[in-house]
Order: sequence, then C-alpha cells, then structure tokens
Amino acid sequence: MRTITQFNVLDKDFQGGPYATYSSMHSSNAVLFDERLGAYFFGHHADVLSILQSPSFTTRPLAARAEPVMGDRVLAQMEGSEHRSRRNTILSVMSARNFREQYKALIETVAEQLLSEHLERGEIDLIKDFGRNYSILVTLSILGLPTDRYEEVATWHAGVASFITSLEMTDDERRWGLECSRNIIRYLKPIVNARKSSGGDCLIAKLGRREGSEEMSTSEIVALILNVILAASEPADKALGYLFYHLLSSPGLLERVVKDRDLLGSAVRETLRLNSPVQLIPRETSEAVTLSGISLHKGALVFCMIGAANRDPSAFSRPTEFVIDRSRSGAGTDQNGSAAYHLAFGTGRHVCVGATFALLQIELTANFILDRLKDIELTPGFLIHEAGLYTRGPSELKIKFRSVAEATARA
Ligand code: 2IO
Repeated sequence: MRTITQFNVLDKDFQGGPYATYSSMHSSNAVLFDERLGAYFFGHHADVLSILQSPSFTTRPLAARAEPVMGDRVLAQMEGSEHRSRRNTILSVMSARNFREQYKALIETVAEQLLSEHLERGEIDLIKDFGRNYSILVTLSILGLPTDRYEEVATWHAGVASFITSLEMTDDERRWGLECSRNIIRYLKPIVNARKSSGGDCLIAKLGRREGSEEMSTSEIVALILNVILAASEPADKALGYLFYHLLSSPGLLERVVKDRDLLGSAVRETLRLNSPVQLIPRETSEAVTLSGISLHKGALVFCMIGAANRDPSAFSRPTEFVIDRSRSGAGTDQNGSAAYHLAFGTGRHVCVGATFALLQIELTANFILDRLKDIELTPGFLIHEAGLYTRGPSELKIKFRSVAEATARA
C-alpha cells in the first residue's frame, strides 16, 4: 500500500534533478500529489503499468495540452476502430522494411551533412550543433516533406512542443506556442492538400485515402502529421545525447561498443531506461478508481512518472546504474519474478507507434557517428546539465575527436 506525499512539481531542486525524488518515492512507497495542479504522480513500475493498461485511465488531458496547438486530435486521443486504422497507417510507413529500404540512406545523408561542418574543428556539441537540426531533418525527410525551411520548422516545433509539455505557462509563453502552431499549420496545410489525393505512398497520401474508415479532413491529417513531427523529433536528440553521454562516461564502454556493434542496441535500450526522454505521461480517470490503496475520484489528473518507474528497484536490479548487459530487451524482473520492461515508450493500447523506428534510428545514427569520428571523448571539464520535466534531455553534449574517417570508407 502506498501513501500520499505532498509535492510541488515546479520545485527548483526537483527540476534540477528528479532522480533523488524518484528514489525516495520508492523507499517510502509514496505517490506524490501536487495540490496546485490537482495532480497525482505515480512512479512505481507496477502502478504505471496498471494505469497505462487500464481502460479507466484516459488520454483526455491531451484535449487541453495538444489540441489547441495541433488544430485537431492526435493519435493518442483516438480509440476503437478509428484508432486502429490510423495507427496501422502510421505503422505501415514507419516499418522496419521502409527503414532498411528508404530511411537508412536518408538518415545517413542528414547525419553526414550536419557532421561535415564540424569535422575540421575536431569538436562538436552533439545537441546544439547536431541533434536539434538532425531530429527535425530526419523527421521531415521520412515524411517526404520539404526540408528547405527546416530552421523555421524547428522553431515552430519547439514552440508547439513546449506548449504541449508545459506544467506552467506565462501568458507570453502561451501566446508564443499558439503563434508557432498557427505558423506550422499554415505551412503544412497546402502541402497536405496537395498530397492527400496524390495517390502516392507517403503518410499524407495514405491518410488521405479512404480505406474502410471515414475520410479524413485536412485539419485531421495536419494534426496527425504534426503529431508525428513532434513525437519523432522531440525525444530523438535527447536519446542520442544521453546515449553518447553513457558511452563516453562509463569506463571501457565506448571501446567495447566500437568493437562489438551488436551491443549498441542494448546500449540504446538501457539509455532509454535510465534516462527516458519522455518523463511524464498524463492520464485522467473515467471513473472512481483505487490503485495500490490510493483512492482516485472520477476525473482525477494523473501523471505516470516514466523516469521513476524505469528506476524502480522492485523491477530493476541496480536501477540507477547503466548496465549494458541487462537482458537483451532492456528488461529487469518484477516482484513476481516475471520480466519487467522499461516503459520509455509507454505501454498498453497507446504504446509509442514509432518505437521500432526510433530504436533503429538512434542505433543507426550512433553507428554512423562511431564510424566517422575516431577517438571520441567528452570535452575535458564537460558536466552534463539536463533540462525539462516532461521531456528531459542534456542541454549540450560537447565531444572531442582526433581524426575522421573518409565518408566513402563506409561500406
Ligand atoms: C505528441 C511528448 C514528445 C505522442 C503528444 C501530444 C502525444 C504523445 C507522448 C509522446 C512524446 C511527445 N505523447 N508522443 O508522450 O505522440
């Protein structure tokens, strides 16, 4: 049974480092309650599993968080046959097969272009010089969208993302999010209108085709495209940054991975467990529910603390350590002795539709960087600084490298 502890999610210490709070939640069996937000925060692996797999917890909070800036519903707001149909359409373009046959080459081209500007300096910030542009460019490329205005798209994306993931906004920040939303929708709308009846293979054309289900309006398609842009871009640079942080700060790890690239997949999953780019997932109860002894009224706002669940000692041994040899799927063992999986992609019917794509993307990009840059190390004196409560990532990741392999040497 758990007990409720009062909590302020905007507390500066918590923002600076949530991990101590996670650990005390586990040792004291606490569920946190933020009175100002009227929100419960659950950080036990078993509770987060229950919430995300229960029909009594809905995605209703997204109506206020996402819809105002998406212009219509996102995938996670859909249920039933509509949800199944849209989800399958998105899955069909993000398949492992498309990855091998099309996206791999696109992603390597993006990575090569962005890296090439920094090769002579022997130094690069993997977040600021690379990751932020990389994440947007990759997403636009795989969606078949133009990349010529990607810097503007990146700015609008950031405004929309901060609206969706905010826990508190000033009026100015709210206005800025809405302005970015208007700009990105104005940019996407004519593209969607031109592509939706083109009969092609891109996501827009596939969503535009009526396949059994109702035809989608332009604003519905724009919202889903925006959903994919956001969900694919926002966590990507963070995952890549954390991965390289672990590779470069855990003794001997880089050498092992450079020699045995098969380890990279496990390294990506262990990174996502230990430093989950999406730290919070909101839900609302559709009826009165009791969970681990905590009574929740109908309409209660609940946040799943993904970062806490992924460090729960009742699910993972040595939960705060980077253990690359954790069993292949990034699993631990729960109280019943069965496999416990990291929840970085959520779970249940709204589990991340892009998970397969994301794992392949990060692994491929890391492989590419390890092939191109030799003798990589963290820039001496570098200290990691993480930012964000909802999505969280390193603000910068400065690395040095001594030499560069020829681009053509890769085969
Ligand atoms: C985009 C938070 C980056 C999603 C969201 C409104 C819905 C949904 C998520 C993830 C990651 C983003 N929620 N992706 O948590 O599509």
